[in-house]
Amino acid sequence: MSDELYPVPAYWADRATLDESGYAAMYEAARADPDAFWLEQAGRLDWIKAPRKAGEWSFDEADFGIRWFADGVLNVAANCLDRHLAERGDTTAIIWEPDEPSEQPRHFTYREVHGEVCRFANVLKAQGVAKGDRVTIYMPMIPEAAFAVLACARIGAIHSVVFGGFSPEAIAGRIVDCDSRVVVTADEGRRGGKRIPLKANVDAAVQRAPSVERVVVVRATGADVPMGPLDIWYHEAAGLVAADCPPEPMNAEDPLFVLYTSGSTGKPKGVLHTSAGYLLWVSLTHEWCFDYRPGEVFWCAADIGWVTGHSYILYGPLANGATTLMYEGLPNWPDASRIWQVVDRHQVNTLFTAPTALRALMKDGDEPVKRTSRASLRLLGSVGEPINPEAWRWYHEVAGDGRCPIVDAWWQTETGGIMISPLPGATALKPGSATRPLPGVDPQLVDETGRVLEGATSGNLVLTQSWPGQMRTVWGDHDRFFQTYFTTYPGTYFTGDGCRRDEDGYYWITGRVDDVINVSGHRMGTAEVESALVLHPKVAEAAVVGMPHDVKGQGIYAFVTLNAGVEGSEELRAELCTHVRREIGPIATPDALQFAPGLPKTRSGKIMRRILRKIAEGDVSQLGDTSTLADPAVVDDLVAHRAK
Ligand code: 6R9
Repeated sequence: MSDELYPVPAYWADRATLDESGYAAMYEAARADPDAFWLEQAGRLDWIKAPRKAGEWSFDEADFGIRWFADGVLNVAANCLDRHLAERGDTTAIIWEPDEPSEQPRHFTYREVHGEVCRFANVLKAQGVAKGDRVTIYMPMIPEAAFAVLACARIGAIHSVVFGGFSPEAIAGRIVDCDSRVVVTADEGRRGGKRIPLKANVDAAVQRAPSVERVVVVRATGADVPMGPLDIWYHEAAGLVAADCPPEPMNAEDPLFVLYTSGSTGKPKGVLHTSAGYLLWVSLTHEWCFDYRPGEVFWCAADIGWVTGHSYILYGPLANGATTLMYEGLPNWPDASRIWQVVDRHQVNTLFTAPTALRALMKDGDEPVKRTSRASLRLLGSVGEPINPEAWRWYHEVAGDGRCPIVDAWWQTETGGIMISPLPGATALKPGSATRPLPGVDPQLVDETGRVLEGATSGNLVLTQSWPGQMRTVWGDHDRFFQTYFTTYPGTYFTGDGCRRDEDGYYWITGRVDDVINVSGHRMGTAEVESALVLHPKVAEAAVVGMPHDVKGQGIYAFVTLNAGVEGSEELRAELCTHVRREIGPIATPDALQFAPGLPKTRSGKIMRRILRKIAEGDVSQLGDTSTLADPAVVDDLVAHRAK
């Protein structure tokens, strides 16, 4: 790992809101008197009834619970839209860049977004959607996706956005889990010149999700899609409703959204975020980490199907009155220059993307970057997975011409917003390090037994203090919430990440230490892929581990034991990969699949994943202690037939 230091550039030292001493003072203020600190910060939101209480929480089993600003009342959509109208009604809120570069982008002012959201909210209301109801949103990256999300927030419905790359099976599971009555989708999506049959996928999902009473279909591509008895066209319904829709007063702790994410056990968890604390956290972190100024263009190149899109395409920037760019397509389509052409076309000042995208772009060399200007860029961000120093330097030198600091932001779906990150005007950077905790964040490193490790060391990353943006529960399973995050190291929130802290107190996230793998910055539970594989009639057993992948960060390596009498073949390998795609979605497709006559197990029948990981990594010289295996011979066979 690299320890070279990149000091704060002069331009940033001059202009930044928070410099080194500002950061230190704020960190100390949050530590010394959290109640006073958070109540003061909460003043940046527009409250219907201002809170008098800040955090009320305990991570201990006996009095476990997390609440923030619990006596406050507000509406999240009104905070993102209505309160900006007087001063910034005619400022662009959303710039939309289409997949197809020859098409015109679209601009929506705050007033226009407000109008669109009110109308969308009234369409949902006309379908009987009320405060507390769940609405599943399965949409391409088009402006209506943003309108639908904010419309839910406006009427107090709980949105559950499902990434447009998920399969009908995965959508159905998510609809059923939170019991959505209404689904919002589009005829088709577009990405990298390809069409995605969203409506057809919803049709298939709804067959397995009896709670659904209505599917609202936005016309995006104009494809001819069959409309059934549950379906209505959005544009037709929108013509029938009023333009005005007052925001619903919401308690600070009323749910805002559910977002499903993979964990170390089979079924994805519905991570629940509530209204005020989440909004405050994304608004504050958007300001601290990106130092946004009026007139600038902020581009978070994520999909709204992931938490990064929720927090830094929509809620954070809009709460701060920013101009946020929403891009329908892929960074490298039609060619490797596209992402930089979009930067130039819209004079983007801050770009926030994932290391996997950078590694894919790096493969095409510097020329596609260098033929664009990028002079508008002043800050670059990285999120989703550890950034290798090589990609960091390329981002800094080639994309940013050595001029732009890199904000390597560590956080999780569960944390709502950024937790450990440089501040551009305060933090000297080290390539590959997320640097230091934000105010209110108290990280600790612990060993396997939970002993707290001091100084420069490595361990498992836990957080000892609650923060306003913390998830509140797993939808429908509060006990699972407690069990998953608060029992491994009692009294603390366990992140699932391993981490190193250096002599300067900088944090270096080393990756997941649980059975979650990070594929192209997206979380995938190994158990999820295993469950999909064993659904196939020819599969007896499966074990899935991560393997190094030069673009995706980690790839998926599956060991599959077939039923007795079934022979492994290339056709069956392809069939199993297609099967996983169908069950979960393209992101879960195994990168390598090895037929395994047996899996290495302990005498008590536990699969020894440590050994499988080594084989997947190709590091078979050091398999460690195999003496506890029930049948050591299976390992030799696996090593001999490693998948390429
Ligand atoms: C925001 C998001 C969370 C997991 C997290 C960690 C990894 C995210 C990172 C990072 C190193 C960073 N991760 N940001 N690792 N450096 N800057 O990605 O949420 O999809 O829930 O994933 O991603 O392993 O635990 P989510």
